[in-house]
Amino acid sequence: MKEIIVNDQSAKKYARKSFIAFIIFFVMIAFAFAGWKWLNNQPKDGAFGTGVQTPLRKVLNANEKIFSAGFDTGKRIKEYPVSMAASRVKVNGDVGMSEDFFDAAKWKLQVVKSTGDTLFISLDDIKKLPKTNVVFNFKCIEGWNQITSWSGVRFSDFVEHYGLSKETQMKYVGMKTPDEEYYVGIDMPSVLQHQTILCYEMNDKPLPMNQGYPLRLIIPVKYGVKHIKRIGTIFFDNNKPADYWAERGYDYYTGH
Ligand SMILES: Nc1nc2c(c(=O)[nH]1)N[C@H]1C(S)=C(S)[C@@H](COP(=O)(O)O)O[C@H]1N2
Ligand SMILES: [Mo]
Repeated sequence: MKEIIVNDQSAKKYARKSFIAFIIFFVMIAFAFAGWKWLNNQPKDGAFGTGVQTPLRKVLNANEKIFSAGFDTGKRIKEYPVSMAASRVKVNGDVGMSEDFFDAAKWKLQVVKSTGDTLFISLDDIKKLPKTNVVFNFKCIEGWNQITSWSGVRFSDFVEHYGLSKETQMKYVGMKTPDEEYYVGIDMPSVLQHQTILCYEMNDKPLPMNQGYPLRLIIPVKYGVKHIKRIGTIFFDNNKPADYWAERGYDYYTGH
């Protein structure tokens, strides 16, 4: 008889505990749902309803501050022997690569100076500058990576040769294709990093058309999205230049 009473009490206790647990569970679900609804109702930052919700963008921006504050221009990305470089290099992304606005014979790199003047620089002139080779693990945010070999002039050598020291005191570099369909904005320390090159060769041969002929950016501290193919114009700005993939919800900084 005694035992039954004890059992009865513990059963009551158990029922009360599970009732409380159920209430807590329900309240948590309600909060999670409210939070999710709130986040979804936040304005998005991209054009045409694309992009990420502003609170998420704030987190991305905070990440960026942490990354760029700790960014050391002396930082080097691992390099590999050229024998490890792939001979068949993946082709990815063809935005801004149409031939309509591009005439290989007439192409010149346009560099907009802070005075507003524009330099028109031929591929031959770029090839006269010191040549650098970089073999590194090229990473795309879609999840693939490949060890590849690229040659060209260091961006830092290029700006020095063309006397762009005033321009490089600005915070960002913008680059766009001749048809202005693809464009990137990059923080200055990353562009001036020693492995960043204005590239005109892949595996010691001129860039293939679909890989950015005549000139592309190779910037090992960044993911593939920033390695703009077929550069038409380079400019400098203290505000973030427009960036094709950032407008579509990706992180602006995309360093690794
Ligand atoms: N003009 C232009 N450059 C571009 C792209 C693009 O669509 N258009 N895609 C980028 C992306 S997402 C990647 S991963 C690399 C791929 O370079 P690859 O085609 O030489 O492999 O180019 C980058 N540069
Ligand atoms: Mo990519």
